[in-house]
Amino acid sequence: MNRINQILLTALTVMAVLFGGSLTANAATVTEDFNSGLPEGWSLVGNIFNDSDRARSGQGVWSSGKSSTDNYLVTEPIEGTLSFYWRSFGTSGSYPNGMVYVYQYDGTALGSLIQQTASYKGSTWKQETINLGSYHGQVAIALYSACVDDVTYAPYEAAQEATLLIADYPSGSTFNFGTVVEGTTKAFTLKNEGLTELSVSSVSVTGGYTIIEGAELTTIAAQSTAQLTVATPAEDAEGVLTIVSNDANSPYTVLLKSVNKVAAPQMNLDLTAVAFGRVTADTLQEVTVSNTGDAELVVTIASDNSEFTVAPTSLAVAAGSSETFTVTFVYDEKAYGSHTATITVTPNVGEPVAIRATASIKDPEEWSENFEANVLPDGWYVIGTSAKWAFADGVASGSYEPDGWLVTPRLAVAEGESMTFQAMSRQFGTDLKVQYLPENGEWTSIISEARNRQSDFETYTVSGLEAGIYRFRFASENLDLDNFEGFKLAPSSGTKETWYVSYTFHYLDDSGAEQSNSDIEAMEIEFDGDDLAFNFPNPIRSNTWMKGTKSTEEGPVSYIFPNGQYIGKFGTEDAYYCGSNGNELIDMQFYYDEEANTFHNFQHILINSSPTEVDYWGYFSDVTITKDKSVLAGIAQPVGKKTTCSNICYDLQGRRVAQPTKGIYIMGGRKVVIK
Ligand SMILES: [Ca+2]
Ligand SMILES: [Ca+2]
Repeated sequence: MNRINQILLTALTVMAVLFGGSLTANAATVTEDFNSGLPEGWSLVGNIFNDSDRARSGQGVWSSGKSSTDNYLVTEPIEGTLSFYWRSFGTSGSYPNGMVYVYQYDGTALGSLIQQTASYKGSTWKQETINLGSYHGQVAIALYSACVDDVTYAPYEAAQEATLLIADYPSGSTFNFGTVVEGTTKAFTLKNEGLTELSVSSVSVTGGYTIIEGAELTTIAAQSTAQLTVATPAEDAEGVLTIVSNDANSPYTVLLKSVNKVAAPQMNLDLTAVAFGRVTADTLQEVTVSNTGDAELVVTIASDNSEFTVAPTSLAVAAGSSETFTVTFVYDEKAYGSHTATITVTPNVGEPVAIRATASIKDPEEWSENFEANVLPDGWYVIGTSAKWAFADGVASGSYEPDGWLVTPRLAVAEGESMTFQAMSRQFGTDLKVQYLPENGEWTSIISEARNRQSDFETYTVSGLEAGIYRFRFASENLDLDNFEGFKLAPSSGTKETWYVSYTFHYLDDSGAEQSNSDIEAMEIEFDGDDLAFNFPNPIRSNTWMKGTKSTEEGPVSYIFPNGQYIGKFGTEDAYYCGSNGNELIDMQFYYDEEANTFHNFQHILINSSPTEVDYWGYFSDVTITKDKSVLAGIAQPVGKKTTCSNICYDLQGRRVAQPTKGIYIMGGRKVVIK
């Protein structure tokens, strides 16, 4: 259809309107082929270009290779049905699929999306047909890596006479407010779609509704809008909004319906418990009170314990909004132990809500360990020949073969007391094992559970133990431990005495040759039940205690000093006491000769750079520790002559031997060499 026919048709349509015919629905259509560029009344936004190569028909087609919806063609006002042909902008693999979107357009910006095409890539032109429904006006055809040609539509021509329309609510339709509180409003946009002024003679509403905006409306200019706002009454209602005007179809009516709801506040709290945990200063926590109701909420807030204060003590919260109050725990370092309070929040409507607040202040004598020194802490030890515990980054990290235990100091547990610690598994499919050892008792499992890899520490609580003295030990494959808190360090019941040690120390000189020297020194020794500790001399650091426990094995009395006891730094490296049989690291074993009140170690004690592998700076051999210095001369060296085991005889592993062959044995608490 050419432009002249179109104008003729429009004229006929206008005449039809003037003579009381219908509006321009189903008016004749036009098809724009873009062969002469952009049609009159159309415009372009963004990066859209006329493209001859891709044209479906004739010379012109509109294309956009941009992957966005910022590029669009804007039509003249249209109505009824819109159809067009389209294809993707590019057809090779590197191009995205094309799509076309059609939006309402209000003259300046995109409005609602009316329809979008499928996503498609190819050179075949596809036809898209869109029913615009009640919408009339300009539309935007947005190209997403697409081309469009041969657009067919019906131009929309405004009626000459004043015509009232409320978008979405044609005359005779119903607006239902639903269940709402009194005074709920609805704004209607009245538009005069005609080309002459609309003259309004009355705006009214029945059913108890009130017009709070637009009641005084007298005119709406051609093609302009006005606002009309209606509010609900205090009861269930039905009413009719009526606008009388010079529109030929006046009056314009909209039926209103609403069910009244009594306004009430609704209190919600974001917390029902405030757990301050362990505090070391005044500590506060904010609590949010929100009002999801539709009337003002007024709350009062009260604490039943003056150690926990609240501020403010009352709050007014508007409907739909929220306010906060704070709960503060007032720190008093002398008030150690647990503290609790009930914070009661009482609304003006509805039930009070109780918030449980808890805090605790550390008992100054409470035991804690956070590994911040990055060494095996005092009083702790590691047992198990394959134990691998490292201390770095403020945590204790274990990796083990099944018997690698990290053991706490002796802890005093009072009835009802608990201890917490944090653990984090670094590996899937491992077991966390925790055991406790009551004094004069046996190791007993308290936690043994399968674990998967964790991204954060988990807090465990040890509680429910009978009062007493305990050690605890921990093992797992690839486990981090930290932040032990609770119980108290058991007072040492040990007694310290000064004894004497004789030894031979072996080391390499500057030329790499092994040198040794023998010596006798005074040495502190501590007995504490089955525990035994030596303040063993070493060339690196004084006052380094080596700790062990009485062996429960049958045979001669011996004490096992776990391998890998930390000494301190030697240069930049860590140094450990390790036992060795010459090839591998083993626990250090001291045999006790009751008669002579003397301890013997028949292996080697290494000053080693690793708790797990032989790598030493030097080692001790022939270590004898005795109370009576005078006996040292006689036993410091092996008895270098053929001897038979006339009495009970043991090998160096403590096994009883009936018929010893060549080698070194223990007899009567002394080392003998049998040649
Ligand atoms: Ca064309
Ligand atoms: Ca730590």
